[in-house]
Amino acid sequence: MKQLISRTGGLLLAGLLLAGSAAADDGYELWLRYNPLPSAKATAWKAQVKSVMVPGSSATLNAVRKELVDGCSGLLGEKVTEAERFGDGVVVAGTPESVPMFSRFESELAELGPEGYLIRSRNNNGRTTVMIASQTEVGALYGAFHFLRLMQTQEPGELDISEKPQVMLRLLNHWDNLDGSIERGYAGKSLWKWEELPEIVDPRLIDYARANASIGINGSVLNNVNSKAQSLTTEYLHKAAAVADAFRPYGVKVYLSARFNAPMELGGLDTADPMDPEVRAWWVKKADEIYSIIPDFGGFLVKANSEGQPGPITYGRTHADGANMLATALKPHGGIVMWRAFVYDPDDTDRIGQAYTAMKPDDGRFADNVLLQVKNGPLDFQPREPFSPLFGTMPKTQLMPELQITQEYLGQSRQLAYLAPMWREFLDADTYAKGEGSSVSKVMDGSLFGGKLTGVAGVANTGSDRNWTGHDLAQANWYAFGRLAWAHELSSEQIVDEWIKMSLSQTPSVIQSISKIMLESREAVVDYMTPLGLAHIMWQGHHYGPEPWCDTLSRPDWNPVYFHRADSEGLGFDRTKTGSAAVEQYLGKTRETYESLEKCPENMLLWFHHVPWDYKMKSGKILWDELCLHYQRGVDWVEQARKQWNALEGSIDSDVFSRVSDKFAVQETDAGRWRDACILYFQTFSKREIPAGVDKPTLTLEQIKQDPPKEYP
Ligand code: GCV
Repeated sequence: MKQLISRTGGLLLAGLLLAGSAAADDGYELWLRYNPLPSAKATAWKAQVKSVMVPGSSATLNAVRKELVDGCSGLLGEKVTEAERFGDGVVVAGTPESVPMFSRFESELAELGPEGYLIRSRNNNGRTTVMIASQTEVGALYGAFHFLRLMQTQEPGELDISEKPQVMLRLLNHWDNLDGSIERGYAGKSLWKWEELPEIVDPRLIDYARANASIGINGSVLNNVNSKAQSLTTEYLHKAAAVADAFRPYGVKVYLSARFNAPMELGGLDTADPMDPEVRAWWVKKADEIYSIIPDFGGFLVKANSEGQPGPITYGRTHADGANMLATALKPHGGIVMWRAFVYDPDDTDRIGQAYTAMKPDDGRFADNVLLQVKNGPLDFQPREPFSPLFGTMPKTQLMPELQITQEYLGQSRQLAYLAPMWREFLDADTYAKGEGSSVSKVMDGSLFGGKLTGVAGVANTGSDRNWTGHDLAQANWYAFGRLAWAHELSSEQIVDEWIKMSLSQTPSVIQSISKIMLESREAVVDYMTPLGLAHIMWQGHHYGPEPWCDTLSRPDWNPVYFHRADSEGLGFDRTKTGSAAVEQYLGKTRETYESLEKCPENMLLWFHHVPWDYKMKSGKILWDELCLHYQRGVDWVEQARKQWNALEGSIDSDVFSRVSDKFAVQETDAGRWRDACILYFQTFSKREIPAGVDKPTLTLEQIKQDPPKEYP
C-alpha cells in the first residue's frame, strides 16, 4: 500500500485518488514516488506552490511541465494546475527563450553553464513566485527535479540557489550483453531489448532516462566493456539510435563500448594495428556512419588488452596509440574516448601495481578528447581498497574514476551495502600530488591538474526487475552515484537522508533508524568479508560468498591465496620494499603512512603488510584475535540491523518492508557463513584458539567447502 495511508490523515482520499488505486509499492517509482507530504509540511508548501507554468512545447519542456505538475500534485495531495500567466503561487520554469523574463538572468546563467540552473523565489506583498531558469531546457529539467527534492527534504522558505555540476561527464556503464544478460548484474535482464529495437521502444526506457535526469546523470554506455563487434554494425547502430531518441529529452547521451579489433571482425581486415592506414580509415568511416545515425552520439568506452579483450599492445603499440586512433576518428564529430586502465598481466609481480606500470609511461600522450577511466582502487571493486595510485601520478592525463554501483563483491543484490561512505572515502583520499589537500575529488573535477574534460562513471546496478535494482535499498546507490557525480562534496548522511525522505518516509524517527542502518552497512560488509585490508577472497567466478582457500584458477592473480598470503607466520601481502614495493607508486605522506607497519591505518594493514599472527594491534589484542572479532562484529551488526529493520513494520510501506526483511534474513545467514569459513580457514595457519566473544562455527571447514554459495539468482 502507498505509505500515505494512516499517517497523513486528511490526505488519504486525495492520495488514493492520485495514486489511482491502493496498489502495492513495487519499488518501480524509485525516489520519484511523490507521495503526499505530511499535512503540516504540505500546507506550508501550498502557500508557495499553487500552479505551474512551463511555456513551450519541446519534448524536454513537456517533461519539465509534467514533472512539476505531477510532482507538486502528488506531494501536496491535490491537483496543481497549469498557469497561463505569472502570478502568486506560480512555479515557472524554462530558459530565456521560453520564458522571456528570464533574460534578466542571462549573465548569471552563462556562468552556470549549459547544465547549471538557478532557483529563485520572490515575495511581493505576500505573493510568492518561484523561478527555475537555465540556459538550456535540460538545465531547466535538472532545476525542476531539484525544486521537487527541496519540497521533500526542506521546509518552504526563500530560495536563492545557483547550481552547476562539478564534473562534465556523469555516466552509467552498463555491462549489458546483446543477448539480454548482464555481466555482474543482479536485478534481472538488460533494460534494452535489442531484439525488439528499433521498432519497439520499451516505455521503461523513458522512466530510466527520467530517473537519471533527476540526479543529473547525462550519459549511458549501453553495452558491456567485454564487447561484441556486432554492436557497431549498421543494424545495431539503428537500435542504439532508437534508445538515444528515447533518452534525448532527458539529456542522457548514448555511448558504446567498442571492440578494438572490429576492423577485423566487421571489416575483414587482417590487423587492428592502430598505426595501419586501413585500420584508421575503417574507424573514420565507422565514426562517420555512427554520427549519421546518432547525431549526438557521445563516444566510445574501450577495454583493451585486458582479460582477453583485443588491444594495441598486441601490435607493439601503446595504450595511447590505441586511444588516440579512435579519438581522431571521433574528433570531427565532438565524440570522446574513455580508455580503461583496468589492465593486468599474469607475468608481473603484483597485480595491483600493473595499471600504473602500463599507463604511467603514456602520461601526456593521450589526445585531448580521451579520458583514462580508472577504477577507484588498484584491484577490482573490493569492499575496501586504497585509491588507485594513478590518481595523482598522471598529471598530464584527463582521469575519470570508475565506480561500481552493482555490488559484485559486496553481496550483490542479496545484501545491503550503502556505498556512499565507500565513495566518500575514495573522493576524500589525499594523493599528495601537489602537497597536502590534493584529494582524488580534485583530480576528478579537474581543479588539481586542469584538463578540458572531466568525468566519472558508475557500473550500473539496474535491470529488468520491477524495482530496478533487485534490493530495494540498493536504489540508494544509483541515487548516491548521481548525486556525488553532480556535487562530489555531498556527505553520505545528506544523500541518504534525501533518498529516504523521497523513497520511504518523512517521519523523523523512521528516517533516523533507516539512515543509521544504511550508513553503517558497508563497514559491516567489510567486517564480515574482508576486514583489516584483506581482499579478493570471494568465491571464484561469481564472487558471492567466501573462498579464501581457492588456489586452482589458471592465473595465479585470480586466486584468493595470491591476495591474502596466509602462512604459519602471519597474514597479508607485503607491498613494501621487502615485498612487491607497489606502495612506492603512492606519493608523499600517503606513501609514508602505508609503508610503515605502525602508521598504516589498520583497515588497510593486510593490503600493504604481511603481519605476524601475534602482532599487537592498537586495541592491545593480537592480529589473530582482532581478525576474528572483526568477523564477529560484522555478523553481530547484521543481526542487529535486521532487528532494527523488522521493528519498522507498519511504519513504512508493507511491501517494501517485507522485501527488505527477506533480504536481511539471507544476509544474516550469509554473513555467518563468511565468518565461519574465513576463521576456520585462517585458523589452519594461525593454529590459535578462536577468541572469547566469537561464536564457534557449527560446521567444519570441509563441510563449508562442500556447499558452495549459490550463484545469482
Ligand atoms: C566486465 C572484473 C569483473 C569482470 C569485469 C572486469 C572489468 O574482473 O569480474 O566481470 O568485466 O572486472 O571491469 O572489465
